[in-house]
Amino acid sequence: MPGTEERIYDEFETNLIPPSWRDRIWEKEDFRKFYESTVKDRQAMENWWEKWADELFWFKKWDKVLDDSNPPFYRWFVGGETNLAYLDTDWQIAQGRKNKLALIWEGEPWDETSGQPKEVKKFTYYDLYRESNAFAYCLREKLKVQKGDILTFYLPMIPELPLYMLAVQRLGAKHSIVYSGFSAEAIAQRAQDAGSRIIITADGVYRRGRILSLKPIVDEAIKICAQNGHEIEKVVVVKRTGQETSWNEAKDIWHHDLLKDVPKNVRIEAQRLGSEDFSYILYTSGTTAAPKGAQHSVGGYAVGLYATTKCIFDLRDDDIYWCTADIGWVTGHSYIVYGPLMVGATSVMYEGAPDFPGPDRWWSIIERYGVTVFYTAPTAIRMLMKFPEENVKKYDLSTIRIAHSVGEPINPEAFRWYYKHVGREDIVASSTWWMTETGHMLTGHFPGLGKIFPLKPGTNGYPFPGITMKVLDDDGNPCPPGVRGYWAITSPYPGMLMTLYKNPQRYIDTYWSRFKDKMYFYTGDFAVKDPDGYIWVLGRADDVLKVAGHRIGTAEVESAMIKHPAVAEAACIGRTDPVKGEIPFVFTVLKQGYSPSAELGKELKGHLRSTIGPLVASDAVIAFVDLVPKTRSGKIMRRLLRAVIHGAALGDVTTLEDGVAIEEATKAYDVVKVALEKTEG
Ligand code: 6R9
Repeated sequence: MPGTEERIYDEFETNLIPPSWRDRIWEKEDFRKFYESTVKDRQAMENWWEKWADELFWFKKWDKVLDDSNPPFYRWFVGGETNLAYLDTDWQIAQGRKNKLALIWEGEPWDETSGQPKEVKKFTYYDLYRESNAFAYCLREKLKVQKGDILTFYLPMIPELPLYMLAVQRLGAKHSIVYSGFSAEAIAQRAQDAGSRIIITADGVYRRGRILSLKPIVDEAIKICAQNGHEIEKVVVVKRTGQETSWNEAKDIWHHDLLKDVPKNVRIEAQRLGSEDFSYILYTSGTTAAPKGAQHSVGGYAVGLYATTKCIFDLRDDDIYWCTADIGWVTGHSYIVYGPLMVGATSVMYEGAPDFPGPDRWWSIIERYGVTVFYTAPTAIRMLMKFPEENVKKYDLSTIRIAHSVGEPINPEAFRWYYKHVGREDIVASSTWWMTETGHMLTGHFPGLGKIFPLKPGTNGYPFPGITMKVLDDDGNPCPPGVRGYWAITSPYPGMLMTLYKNPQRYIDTYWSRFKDKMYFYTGDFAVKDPDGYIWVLGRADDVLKVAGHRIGTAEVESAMIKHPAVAEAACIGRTDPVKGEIPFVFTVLKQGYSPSAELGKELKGHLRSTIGPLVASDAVIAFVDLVPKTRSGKIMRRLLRAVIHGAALGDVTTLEDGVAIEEATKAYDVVKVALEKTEG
């Protein structure tokens, strides 16, 4: 509830000041003044972003920094022309980085004899440039990809993924990447919404020493598309594992065959794209079952990414940077591919699981390449901190100077572990808050701020200069420090999504209509500001879960569940989990004629796996109940269900939902509790 006294920060009063920050630039008042100067009015804010834009390459400069004549459809750097692929490769080469390492890729398979990874591939900026040109040539000449086409990618963490991204950008086409842990149905839904006629995938992927198939999932997706009248014309398949693969001569083409007979040194001129054209769409979860296609711009997105990558990661030419995310999520789009390349960094990209062949794989990667700047998720930290400290201690992590996290709140314990074991208690570390919709980080600590704003374990730090964010009550008025409220962005910023693909009305309804009469962007999160001005994002205020940092809507899980013939009703809520943060807990009412059993439970998990994907299915708990508690108007009482699984006192029930008879709620509570005890047992 907004307005609830939260004060969660009281127990973390210890302020950490990393020694290496002590000689940095800012004085407290100077920084405050500086921050204020970037947000004090629209002009000041525009000036701040324009300074960053000035550092980037443009085929044509913008006429106007911000067009705010039609809110919330803000347009940045209007009239300007640039291209993400050009910024990431051509421009880097022009600045003298031709032979600089851009990407170090490490495959998962491990050679026990040598104690080394079996495959490592290194790409200079020139390599990325040459190869993405060849990819672009083949897409254009052989598959007739044109400016504006949207291609769907269903690819694991292999170098072909960033190369295809760059190729698509070069052509002025767009990508919609579907995370490789999603199901056929999820691919179909997205490919159809995006109107893609081409899917790029791989035969399979290495994961924790096993080979998982991807191509059959795409085959299935194509069938679903066909049933809905949408034709996927071509499937490009990268041979990653070499496993037996189903093949349809009419549609399928191997990536290595597509790349045959490419003219030597082929060059495809990067399309001059309007700043306010779009670069990609990325589907993300919300409170309804239909995923939303967040549509990102070209120019504004580039500027926001460039500024945040430079400041928050402080990337310099001698850094080795590693972001452990999957490119299928926004973090990978922005901070494995487009951002780091735009600032000319050397990036590590790792294919597999953090704990393969052992729980020290990540730490060995940091040592192997001398990683200096590291970006990961709290869930991974929590998973790895369960193992004996020796796993970390035996590696030299002394190169690390910055280590941030993202994806969900970081609990102080995980922060302390990260700070101590990965950071030797002398790094800049923070929990950078942002979302698919914002395109880039909006909060975080960065070098130079430590002296004046000491770290506090668990905080999200300060909004980035030029960004105005507030903690608001129901009416859109600021909450006083220490009081929980809705986290909102109250002014436009360059990387913000332009709209939801083909659905501008949903864009307005979902994000811009929460606060009456006020044009504020509602993030869907709860947050609290402490008296020092630090932000603490507490988690989602809506029906969206973060499972191991991955975003999924409870409505998506429920609508998948009720597609099964045995299921009458399903209510999904998030259950706190010590490692994953949250896991989906699905209260399930069966249709008459079906009775709960372990087999049926298994079958339903299998069903979730094929309808939503292994990501959710593997962690989901299914609890059979006779009824799910509802209000008189038929709304599922999620808060009651939450109270039940978190063992809250029955007394809480009275305050849970207005207009519900206590007896009704109590009865439902008992039914659910009994069923739950059986499930748990
Ligand atoms: C980048 C990303 C967005 C949601 C967001 C919030 C949660 C992300 C966070 C965080 C607390 C952080 N979130 N970073 N919560 N502290 N540092 O994760 O995008 O997948 O769209 O999720 O993730 O709840 O609203 P996305």
